[in-house]
Amino acid sequence: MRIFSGIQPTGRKHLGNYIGAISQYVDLQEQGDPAIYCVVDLHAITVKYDPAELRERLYDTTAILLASGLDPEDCILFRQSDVPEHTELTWLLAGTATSHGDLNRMHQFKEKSVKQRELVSAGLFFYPALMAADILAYNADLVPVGDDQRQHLELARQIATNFNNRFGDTFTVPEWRIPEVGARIMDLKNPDQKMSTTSDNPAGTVYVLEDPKAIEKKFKSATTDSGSEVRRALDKPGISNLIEILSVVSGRSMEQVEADFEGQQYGSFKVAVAEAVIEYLRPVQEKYSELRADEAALEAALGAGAEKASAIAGPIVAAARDKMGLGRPVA
Ligand code: AQP
Repeated sequence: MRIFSGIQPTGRKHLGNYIGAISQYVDLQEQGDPAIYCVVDLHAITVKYDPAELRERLYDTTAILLASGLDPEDCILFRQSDVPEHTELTWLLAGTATSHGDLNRMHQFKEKSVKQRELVSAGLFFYPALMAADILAYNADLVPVGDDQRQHLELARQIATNFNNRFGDTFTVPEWRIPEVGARIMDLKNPDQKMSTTSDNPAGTVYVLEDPKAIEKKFKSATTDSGSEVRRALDKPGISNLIEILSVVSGRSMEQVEADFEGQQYGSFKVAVAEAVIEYLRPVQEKYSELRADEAALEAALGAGAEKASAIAGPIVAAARDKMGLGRPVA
């Protein structure tokens, strides 16, 4: 089973990214044939960014992935812009298998485009086509992602199907893997919205590398409701989110968490969630600094990963090009 997923080089990454995506990457790396993980810097340029900062954040993200347990011996870890097949295949798919109407329906584009103060780039609109190319260039069977990527994955499946119908069987139609618990970690301050890098209120987002005292403060001030029972309910999004977080980080079921905190106040429950999250993130935080300090080693790991990734993507994209009647015919 070939596994592929991508993560943006937004530096510190948050608890939602960690639970929804990174922990899945680590769990799956030995099952992949191979597991391929890509730091998607080409996606990051679709909103305003600073070039020097982008490189720094890419190293931060790579070091977080390695500190979380990704092992370049067990998986392929690389930088998207090192493998030109991603950009080439985006155009091949955009030109022949991607409908403008489908791109127009994407929630993420609608949400992100209204937040842009200057240019709303065509690249932001094309983001899902690039994501489809990322996945299809490796003929991935399985894509581990958080719930917010469901719509983009559906479109990637549609694009693969459209291409195959028009040019003959070329791409694997990928399945997604969205965790049952922790697929959509919500913002601590505004639990009706997902925890996000670009949230308006920094108090709602917990970062993987955040100082334990700051993590504790954020959980203590998390928005809850006027009730007092630690149990899930539609009208209790804040408490439901905290129950889900504690379930994942402590390895207990959500029912067990509710039973363990029956009769307890919200205040003591929030402190317990904070402590469990701090312990959950501690091993990553301890390993991160040493890995981040050695940029040459990070570059070497990414370079070796890119060579392995190119070796897989090259023939797949060449076959697509050939079926489309482009370039010199493949013998
Ligand atoms: N809140 C979340 N809960 C669970 N999973 C999540 N993911 C993102 N947010 C949550 C999953 O993390 C992976 C990487 O996402 P990304 O590369 O888009 O990372 P990002 O840009 O740093 O994260 P955000 O917060 O998603 O970005 P913005 O603020 O731009 O909206 C994906 O698998 C995603 O599903």
